[in-house]
Amino acid sequence: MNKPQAKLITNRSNISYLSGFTGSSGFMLLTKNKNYLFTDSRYIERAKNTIKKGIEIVDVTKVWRNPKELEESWQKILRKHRIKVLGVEEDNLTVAKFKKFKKISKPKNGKIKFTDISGEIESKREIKTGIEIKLIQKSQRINEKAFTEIKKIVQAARRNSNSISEVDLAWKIRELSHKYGAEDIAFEPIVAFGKNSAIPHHQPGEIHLKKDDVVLIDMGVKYKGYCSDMTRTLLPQKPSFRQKEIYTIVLNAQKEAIKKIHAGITGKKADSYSRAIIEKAGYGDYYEHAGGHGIGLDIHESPSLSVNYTKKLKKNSVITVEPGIYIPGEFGVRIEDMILLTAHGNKNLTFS
Ligand SMILES: [Mn+2]
Repeated sequence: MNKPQAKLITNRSNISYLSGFTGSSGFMLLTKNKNYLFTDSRYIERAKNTIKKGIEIVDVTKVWRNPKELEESWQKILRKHRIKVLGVEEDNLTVAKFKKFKKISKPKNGKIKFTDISGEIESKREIKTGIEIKLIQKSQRINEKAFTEIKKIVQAARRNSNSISEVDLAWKIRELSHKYGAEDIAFEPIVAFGKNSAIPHHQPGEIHLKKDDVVLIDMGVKYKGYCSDMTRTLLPQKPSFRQKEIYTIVLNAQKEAIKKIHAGITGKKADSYSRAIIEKAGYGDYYEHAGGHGIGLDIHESPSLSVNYTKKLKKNSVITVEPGIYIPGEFGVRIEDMILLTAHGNKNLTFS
């Protein structure tokens, strides 16, 4: 395969990572000695204020009046950098947009070849800089502040049966995240009462909390673009034997996994530690999701902790560790922390 002389970046998180630009419309072209950001008048000011040094902004505002505008500026740059092979993010670029790029990439002197560069920037994003780690930590501090209050609300609601619904609590999470300085939530909070907690990604509904319900809360916020992610399962004040038993297995599995995970092992291996404990306890069939994932600008990003992920985990990656057991019709338990991988171990970024 021909090596690309340039890369077309269309994935928004990758654009934000490479340039600092967070607008919702635009794309980047990376060449050997110069990087470009194409955007229009809605975002030009933002681009000028936020973009990293050295990136050239190409204003394509007039393209709606003059459809040839983009073609002209695009071809000029292709010629200037003698681009014959262009890398594209096949896992992100829509077929419709690809057709457009194909069309405008046909200069008079020959065609351009395309090659897939999916995952290349994502792979770089796995290794966090010191600044990124600080932002993720701050994101998680906000998340925990909100969670501390959520926990109190749950405790009060248990004393006062039927006083709060899953949807009410999910909205509280949004409010508190905003109150403590998050720019947004990182994903729709998962709030599950009672038997709903047996659905790993339950969508909050109108069901109200009862005194003896298990409460599963999976929440995360965004701070300066960076996500946090944490799951806690709150047992009733007087848990049943079974609730306590399952909770203890999951907590033990999660703690043992965190003791062993470090850079250099595969995602498959990292996933296996907690899975082995849950299987040995006889609940392997009740734990069917991946054991964790990378986190950063996206809530789910590379790497993955799962049986199919045979690539090695990297130093300075931030990942989640989140085993669970879900007994249909009864209840479920998941416990999730975020950890930073270091050379010989890891540092837990979750304090709550
Ligand atoms: Mn997660």
